[in-house]
Amino acid sequence: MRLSDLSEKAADTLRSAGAYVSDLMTPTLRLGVTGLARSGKTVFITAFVRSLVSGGRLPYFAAMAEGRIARAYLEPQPDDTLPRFAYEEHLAALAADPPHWPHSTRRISQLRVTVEYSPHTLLKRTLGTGRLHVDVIDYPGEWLLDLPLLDLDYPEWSARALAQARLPLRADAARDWLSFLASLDATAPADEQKALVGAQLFTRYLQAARAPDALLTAPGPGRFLLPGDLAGSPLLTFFPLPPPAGPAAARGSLAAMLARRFDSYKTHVVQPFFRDHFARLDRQIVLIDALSAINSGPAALIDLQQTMEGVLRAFRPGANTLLSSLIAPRIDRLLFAATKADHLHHTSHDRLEAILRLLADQAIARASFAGADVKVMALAALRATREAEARSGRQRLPCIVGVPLPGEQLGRKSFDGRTEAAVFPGDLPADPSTLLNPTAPIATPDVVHFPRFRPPRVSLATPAGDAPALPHIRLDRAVDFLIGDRLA
Ligand SMILES: Nc1nc2c(ncn2[C@@H]2O[C@H](COP(=O)(O)OP(=O)(O)OP(=O)(O)O)[C@@H](O)[C@H]2O)c(=O)[nH]1
Ligand SMILES: [Mg+2]
Repeated sequence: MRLSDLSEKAADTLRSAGAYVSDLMTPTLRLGVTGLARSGKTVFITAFVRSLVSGGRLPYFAAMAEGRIARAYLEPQPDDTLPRFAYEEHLAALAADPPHWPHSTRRISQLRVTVEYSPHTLLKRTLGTGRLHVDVIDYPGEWLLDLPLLDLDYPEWSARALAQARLPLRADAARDWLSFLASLDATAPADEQKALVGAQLFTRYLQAARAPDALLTAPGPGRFLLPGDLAGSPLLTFFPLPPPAGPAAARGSLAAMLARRFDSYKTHVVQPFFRDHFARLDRQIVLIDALSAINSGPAALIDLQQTMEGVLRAFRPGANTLLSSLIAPRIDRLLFAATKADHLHHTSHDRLEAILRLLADQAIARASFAGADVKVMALAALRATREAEARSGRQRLPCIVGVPLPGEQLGRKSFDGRTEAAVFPGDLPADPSTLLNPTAPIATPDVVHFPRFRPPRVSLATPAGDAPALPHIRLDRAVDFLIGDRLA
């Protein structure tokens, strides 16, 4: 090798070291997208990324409206062990003819978007273009149900799980499993067959409990509903037990074995999931599908409220000090979003936000008290409807118009997936607390009602940069709140 080759090599190394250092110096914002199953995470992330990389008309996303975003692009994600978020696949689903929603998520994935922007201040501008990495994780919403387990031991979890199973709304689903428990002697010596049968019946109950409507909250543990790569693992061979009548479980008993497995599940499944993906978030958007729960009545809403409270207790919101931002950053901005707001006329959005405020009141109070910046918003990441007015006699009713998915029903009418329909979704109550009161006359399942609509068709033909913004409701405000200040 000649000297010039060597120096060329050294220059190369220096250049790539320079790129490496500049990459290390690029600040990263970890955005937590938190939501139960079907709450709208995948659609939100797809629309969020698209709004960054393709621009378009996003008047309330200041950095873009001011023309300061030079470009945004996808980069290899930082974590080699995680699959990449299938952004292109989800977009292709929306660009298909007819378009369809992305499938429900079955495994974890990650995406990094890098935004190059021109800073606001002259001083920063003279230092060059600003760069920001935004890292996002997508995961099956079912797994979120595991976060409350972090704080519970086996007897505490058992008591909660049994109380949930005994709720009238789960009576049918839980019958077989509860009668198995009634005949079980958990003080008897550990027996793998008994553990397997019990775990199978418990799993079947969990699945049946959510079967009538996958949009509703389900009791966990999350991997029992969606095992991912843990299917058939002994980590999933346990179930809750009623409190023992006598002294604590003896060594070698079935009860002791189940308690040990519960602890293993926490150690090997829940803790790594939390530590690797949620422990160091900078910003968080909490997606709540309040409308589906309202549709199903007060019991479902109360369940949603309690489940979300259990989940949100796991996070650390608050104002950052210089020290905390270096060692253990806190979530300093939290956005609570009522998703799928395009199912309502905009005149009802205030009321939807009031309902969300009530559903998440404890988490909002905790975060605000700790100094985090908190916002509540009714949002549609991808708007599937438009608004219209229908006349009924002399009355004008604010309606939404969209194409209901095939098989959807509205009264006696069912839809073929091609025909547009104008829907009057009903009025949300002015006082949201009536929705959580099972005895209030207004709290019936018909307060609002809406079918699921087809998504709008996304065009991929236009080159990035010229593409029109996808239709949405307040997505631009959400993006501005979540990352806007980091592009200043
Ligand atoms: N009209 C409308 N429907 C939406 C919107 N976002 C989500 N949906 C509906 O909600 C369903 C679930 O959305 P996803 O984004 O897949 O939900 P998810 O939280 O990723 O769900 P999991 O992957 O199961 O955890 C979609 O298939 C749509 O039917 C929206 O902005 N508008
Ligand atoms: Mg998903």
